[in-house]
Amino acid sequence: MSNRNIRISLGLVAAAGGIAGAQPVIDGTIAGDGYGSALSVQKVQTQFGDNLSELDAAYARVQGGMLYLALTGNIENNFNKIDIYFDSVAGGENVLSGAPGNDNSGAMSGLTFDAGFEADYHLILRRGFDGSTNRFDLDYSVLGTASFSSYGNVFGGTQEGSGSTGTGANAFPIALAYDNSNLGGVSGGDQASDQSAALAVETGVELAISLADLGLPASAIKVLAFINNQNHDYASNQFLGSLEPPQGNLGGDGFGNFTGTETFNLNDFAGDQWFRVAVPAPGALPLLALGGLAALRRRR
Ligand SMILES: [Ca+2]
Ligand SMILES: [Ca+2]
Ligand SMILES: [Ca+2]
Repeated sequence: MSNRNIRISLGLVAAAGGIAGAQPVIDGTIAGDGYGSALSVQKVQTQFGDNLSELDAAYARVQGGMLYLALTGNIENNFNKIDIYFDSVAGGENVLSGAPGNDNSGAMSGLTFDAGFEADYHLILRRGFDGSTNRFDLDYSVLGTASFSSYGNVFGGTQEGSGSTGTGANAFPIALAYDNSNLGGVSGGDQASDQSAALAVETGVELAISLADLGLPASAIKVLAFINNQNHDYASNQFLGSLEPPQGNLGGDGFGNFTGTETFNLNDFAGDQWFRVAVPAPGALPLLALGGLAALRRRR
């Protein structure tokens, strides 16, 4: 293949990627969004409630200055939490300081991530009926600072649907959706999951957050998501990147013992409890596409 033909091929590939790469629709399903392969798949049955609290798989894409993230599965309507940590810039917390401590997240002070994972930003998702309103809430925080914003009732009086936060600690609104319809995925227990069943789930939580609110990551974002209890002091066994089976709930101390705080150390558990989302170089695809067009023009 000549250099010119290589350039044309690259350009066509890039152009095709641009046409096929419309941004995901934040609606609580990965169907039709072109996320591609799962970045992490659940390896362990859920010990926190089958079809109530389970994380089946993670999908993500960075496009147009946004991180699109989908976690398929379910979150129970009792204000259990999905804790999502982002290691997106240099530095950060390998051991949680407990700050800012919004939504009682200070109970996780002392939680230790895998070596090399230094978290910078934290999202908390939860839903339930508070006695008067059905709601789905989202918290955003900058770890190790006093900076956070809590957004209650993002969907406007429902526990499923879609909506968007305001701005505050985050400079741009965070789009959020949840679809609770999953009845498949992993089953209940603490043994090895059916990974093909986990991969078959298309619904769950989906969100879009500006890269500016993740510190403008340059090349990659490491993400950890796990399901926690109402007080952030008794973790489930549903982590992405996954724990290894057999594995029960981590509880407060990592071994299922309630301690009132979460002090487990993910280095004590095999594998990486995080997954990697690539961040394309800014303008890389448009430049390739332009190069391809120029090559085509020369050819004519
Ligand atoms: Ca979607
Ligand atoms: Ca970091
Ligand atoms: Ca580990």
